[in-house]
Amino acid sequence: MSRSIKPYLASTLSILLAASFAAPASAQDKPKSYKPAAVTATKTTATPKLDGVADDAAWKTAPVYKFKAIKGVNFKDGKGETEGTLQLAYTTDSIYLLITYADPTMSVQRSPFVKQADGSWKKLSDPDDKGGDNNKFYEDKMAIIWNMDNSIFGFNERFSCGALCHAGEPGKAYGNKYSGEEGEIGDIWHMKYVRTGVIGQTDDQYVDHTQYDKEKSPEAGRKSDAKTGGGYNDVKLVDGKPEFMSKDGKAANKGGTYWIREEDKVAFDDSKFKAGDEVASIRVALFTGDRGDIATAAKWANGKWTIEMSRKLVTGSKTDVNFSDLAKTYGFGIAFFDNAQVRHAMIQEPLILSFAK
Ligand SMILES: [Ca+2]
Ligand SMILES: [Ca+2]
Ligand SMILES: [Ca+2]
Repeated sequence: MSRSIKPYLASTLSILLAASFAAPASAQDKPKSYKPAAVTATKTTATPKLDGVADDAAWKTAPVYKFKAIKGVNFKDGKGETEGTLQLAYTTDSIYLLITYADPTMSVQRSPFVKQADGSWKKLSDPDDKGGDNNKFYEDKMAIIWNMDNSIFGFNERFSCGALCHAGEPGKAYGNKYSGEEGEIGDIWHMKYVRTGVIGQTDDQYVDHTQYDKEKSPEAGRKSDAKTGGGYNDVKLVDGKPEFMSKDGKAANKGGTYWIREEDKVAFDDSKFKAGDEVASIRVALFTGDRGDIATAAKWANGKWTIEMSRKLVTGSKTDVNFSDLAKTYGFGIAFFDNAQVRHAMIQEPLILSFAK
């Protein structure tokens, strides 16, 4: 039951423009309308240090936007909600973001292999996961979608990322993501802590109008920028044992890590592990090329994530938002995942970035 939101939007545009608007109760999968919120990037010559610590001079002067994000899972008391702050700064060639938000848990136990009592190895999985919906043994993530060239209909004006969300469709636990028409493209900055955050990067992806197809496009509109190398890869079970381990030989639940840096991977030595030991099921390395444009430092402490990001204002890539005209505004939205594969909390209102002179 794939569906474009465009006809619906077009037919109701005049109503939307005339009055504040709430989606009819009968249309549960139609996005809801929210009032856009202005955020401002401050100009700085003091480049923030990307270390996950918000003590930089730029963050002392950049305006603070306080947000609430809702409708996810996990987070405090299992309510699927979080609150935080957003700040932006820019230099002559780069943009910087500081995002802080509450998360009671630093979640890194992403589907490890566990040694069983009989000596075999088994991947730890969420028993309630019916496909792409792990909410128990995952990682913390944060994702931004930029509405490239204001191409996504209704994004900036009232729907934010909701313009791309197709809840209730078959194939996905939490809905498919794609835009209404060819040419409507969003730039996704997807910070996956275990897979990209720990090595200082955000996964640079994008979303277009591709609808869900079980065979041809199981990810619907979600796609990744081109890469020239690097990235993350699953560790396979070979002859019933993980193919690699980290060279320190430590179990992840005994002082090791739930990821293996590519340069640290060595052949697996089963004799180092006892029943109950967990080892990483993912190898990680920095993306190079278009997919590796976003430098990141993410740090969790005392129930809060602090994430600093930077990217060139202009990359020239067709799958990146390019801040080439600082007199223009740029619409975006942000989502937060607490130990969840897809069920994210989100800021409801469209965020509209302008660059202070
Ligand atoms: Ca810093
Ligand atoms: Ca968490
Ligand atoms: Ca890119």
